[in-house]
Amino acid sequence: MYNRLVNETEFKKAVTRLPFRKVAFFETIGSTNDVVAKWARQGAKGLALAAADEQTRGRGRAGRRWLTPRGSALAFSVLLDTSVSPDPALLGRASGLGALAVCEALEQLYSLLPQIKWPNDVLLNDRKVAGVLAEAHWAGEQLQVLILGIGINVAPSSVPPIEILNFPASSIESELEREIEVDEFLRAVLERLIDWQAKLSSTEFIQAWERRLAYLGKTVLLEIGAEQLIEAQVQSLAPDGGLKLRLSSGELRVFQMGEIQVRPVIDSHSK
Ligand code: BT5
Repeated sequence: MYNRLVNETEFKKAVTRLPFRKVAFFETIGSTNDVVAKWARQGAKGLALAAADEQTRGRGRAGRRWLTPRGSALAFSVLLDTSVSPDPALLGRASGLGALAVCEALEQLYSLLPQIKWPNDVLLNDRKVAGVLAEAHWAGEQLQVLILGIGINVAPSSVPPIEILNFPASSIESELEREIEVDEFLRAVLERLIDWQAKLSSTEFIQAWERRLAYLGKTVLLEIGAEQLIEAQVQSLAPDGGLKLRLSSGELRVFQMGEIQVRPVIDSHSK
């Protein structure tokens, strides 16, 4: 036996009366995104939710791995309702939806000051505590299925060994220096996510995301492709969820999710 962070009873409590058409909880699973993708192939419509205590094949963006060791983290995937917004920018916007929901739950319940490293990593004190994987299935030009997978490090034991990290990581409980009620936190995240999904096309949504954008107005390093590193200044969030940057040539450019990785410039004087 081991201590699960969330068990089926707590999970059910967390989702009571939330508007999901289908929910499932797994003690252990490959990836919750795969569960929801399978439901979608079988005809399920959003909103639907799959959560797990442990993932054995959790994934990040661009084929990277995401670790969800048992008894320490939250891992869940939401099948969004693609009928709510005919906006072609839905995909770019949806990528920020998960991160914004996690931030607001952290603010609301624990008065923390999280930030979003564009497009969708949640940082506490400059360390990553949550990651979001947005996956879309298309039929021609038509967006059919949109899945948001969210992984949140809750207990200190969820943080992977430093050798496998591409960015400094932490957990909510390490930053808060106390334990949290996981079912209450999960519910708060889901409530915020459901609220914002209905307002995904609004200017208010972009403003709420931009307010939490890490490095706003600051110079960052951009990784373009495998190795090109350039400096640029973060200007704002574009209406389609892209990141607007001023390059050192003075040119203003909007980058879309997947085109760049944003890295802070390490100030050698502050060390
Ligand atoms: C992400 O990718 O941050 C998206 C993570 C999404 C995970 C959720 S869990 C539920 C659902 N089911 C899935 O299979 N996935 C979703 P990315 O920005 O590419 O970051 C991946 C990188 O983060 C890895 O290459 C590692 O360096 C690092 N990493 C892996 N596990 C981590 C963890 N638990 N905490 C912090 N960093 C981690």
